[in-house]
Amino acid sequence: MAATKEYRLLCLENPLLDIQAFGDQALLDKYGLKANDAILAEEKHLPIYEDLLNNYDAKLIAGGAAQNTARGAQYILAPNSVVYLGGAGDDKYAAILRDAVKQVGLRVEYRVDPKIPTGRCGVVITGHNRSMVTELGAANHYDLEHLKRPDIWALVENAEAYYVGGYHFTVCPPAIQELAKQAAEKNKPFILSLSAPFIPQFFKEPLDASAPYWDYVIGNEGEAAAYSESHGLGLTGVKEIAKALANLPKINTQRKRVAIITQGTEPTVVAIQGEDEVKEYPVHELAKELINDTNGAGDAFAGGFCAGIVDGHSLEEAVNMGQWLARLSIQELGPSYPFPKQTY
Ligand code: 26A
Repeated sequence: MAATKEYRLLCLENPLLDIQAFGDQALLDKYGLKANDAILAEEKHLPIYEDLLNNYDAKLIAGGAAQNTARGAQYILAPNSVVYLGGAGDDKYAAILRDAVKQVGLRVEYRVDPKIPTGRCGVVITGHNRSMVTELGAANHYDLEHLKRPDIWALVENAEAYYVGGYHFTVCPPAIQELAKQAAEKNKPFILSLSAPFIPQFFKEPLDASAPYWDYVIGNEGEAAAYSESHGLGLTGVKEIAKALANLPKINTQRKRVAIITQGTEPTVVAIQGEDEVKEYPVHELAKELINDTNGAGDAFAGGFCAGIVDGHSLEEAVNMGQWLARLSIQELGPSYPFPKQTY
């Protein structure tokens, strides 16, 4: 497919700087964290950022789940293919994010808040688990006004596909709905990530309001289970939950909904609306010793997948592209991609 048009994929969520370190059980216990989780920081968590920097040799790495996905998609696609929206501050952390996105050629249009610091995410790696504690900061102040600014809205209208990270349900659901409606009206794909178990658990109402617009819904096994539980589906099997997601009511009937559930090293499950068979795609193998950390693996999968969809590849190929990029990302420190660039 000719990739002549610019900024075909538009992504929205929360730009964050990751403060990432290898930790231990004692550190998790100190802050009452689960080994594998993503939460919003409460008062008691706030000292963890300094703790990580001072005592655990933490690294500062560009993060924010959908920003990682956007970087990943741009990593694969032709130059100037992806634009990302979210709220950031006007500070050192924002400068690090801008440098990181420049490296892959991702365009970002932040709603810059001059008074509030850029959001940060403490990431504690223990083995193949990662525990994330987020203080959203300026990311929490993204608003409809920014999305509707004429120059930004022109990017929305120009885009051919939308990717929204579910973490944004904690910030500005009306902006998500605007993109969702735009997608349905113009028959463009709307791709949503469930992002974390706490989204279906505690942000059920805005999540459900967006559900009829999902053309693709991406999650992992933990998020699928949380969805099933919070929606009283009574389903525990990943395949059954994927099927239920695929068959939720849908507004744009010109596209069948696809639900994609990743499960770490286990096969990726894909259910298509109205189809009986749920498919499974094995992940790309990687020797254990080559894994650096799995932070951002799901985001990378979504990045490769979105690149495939935007470039008009088959569903199977798009899943394969997601698995290819996830395999590359887990060999890097944090949610990053290798340079010199590898080509799919
Ligand atoms: C609202 N929350 C909790 C979040 C996040 C988040 N990105 C957006 N909003 N909590 C963690 N992350 C990001 O997830 C990536 C790994 O998948 C981290 O910044 C990390 O880069």
